[in-house]
Amino acid sequence: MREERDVAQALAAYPLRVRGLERVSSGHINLTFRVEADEGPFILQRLHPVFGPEVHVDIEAVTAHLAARGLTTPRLVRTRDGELWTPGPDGRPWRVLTCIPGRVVLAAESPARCAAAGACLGRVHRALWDFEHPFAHRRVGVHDTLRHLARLRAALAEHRDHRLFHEIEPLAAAILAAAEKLALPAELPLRVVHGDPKISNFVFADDGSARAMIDLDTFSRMALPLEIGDALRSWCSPRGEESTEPVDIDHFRAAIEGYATAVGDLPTTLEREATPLATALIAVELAARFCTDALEERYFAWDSSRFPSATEHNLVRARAQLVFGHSVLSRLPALQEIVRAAW
Ligand code: GN1
Ligand code: MG
Repeated sequence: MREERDVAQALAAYPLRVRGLERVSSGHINLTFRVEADEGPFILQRLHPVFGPEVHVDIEAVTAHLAARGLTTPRLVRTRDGELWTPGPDGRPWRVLTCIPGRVVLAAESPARCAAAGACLGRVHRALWDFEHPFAHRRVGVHDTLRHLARLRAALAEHRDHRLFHEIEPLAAAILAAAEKLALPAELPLRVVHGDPKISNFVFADDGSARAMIDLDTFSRMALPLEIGDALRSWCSPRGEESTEPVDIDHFRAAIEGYATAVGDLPTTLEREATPLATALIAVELAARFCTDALEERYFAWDSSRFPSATEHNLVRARAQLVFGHSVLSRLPALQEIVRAAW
């Protein structure tokens, strides 16, 4: 198989004695394997084209900074030639990272889980607050909500003949309507953030503490409430991002308390107070992204053992995110109060 050949070729670039290989399918974007080698466990990944190879310069700088501050983090493993990545036969980058031992979960099933993740996210933000590295890789417009909405409108116009258009169209209309109420203050400062703090991007130890954040391609400077909102939209769904459920208030409280304790007084009042609205914004924006992919069927990985096509899977995800976003909007005053109390 071509994929097997590519994996073997990528691994050959590294000074590792490989004993075993296992596909990891929890992420939606990069092709990922766990590698057992005499030297220890590692993660091998083929980078998705949404990222450029220069992202490895950023990963190296961020992880060196985190490690120097005493935080646990995956590190890039150098190739035999001392490079941070190696090109596959088609030119696409492959890279190897150290594997942090522990457990990855697909849903934050308890408030304690949220408190642990919150503490870890707060430590990462604190450690990077003074990080001055100019990022080599930029994903322009990651959380440019208007751009995501425009893409959804364009996909609607382009795929009118999609076999499930009659189901997708009303959902898209509801997403576009919900997005109208969602503008953050324009003057939020930019901070160094992870960029994708969903619960499956943390590794947990046996005692329940979160050891590290993983999935390091998205570090960037952006408005802090977008980052915390992205975390909360994931962590406050106890059955995971694909299940249709409202925001779990106990999860929200535990997450914010864990985060506030670890990050301390670095975030401004404006940043703290924008967090509940940003949680709704990110959920609706993600609903738009999933809904666009329900029409285009080309971006997010999907599970063929549970769904007949990418469309059905992305429809479930889009609906779940929209319901979640609505539930946050309907509870904004209570969530604001939790944020005020936590700091
Ligand atoms: C993707 O790569 P992964 O599965 O950790 C996506 C995020 C979404 C997330 C939703 C580069 O993250 O933006 O929030 O799915 N990553 C990219 O689960 O698009
Ligand atoms: Mg991931």
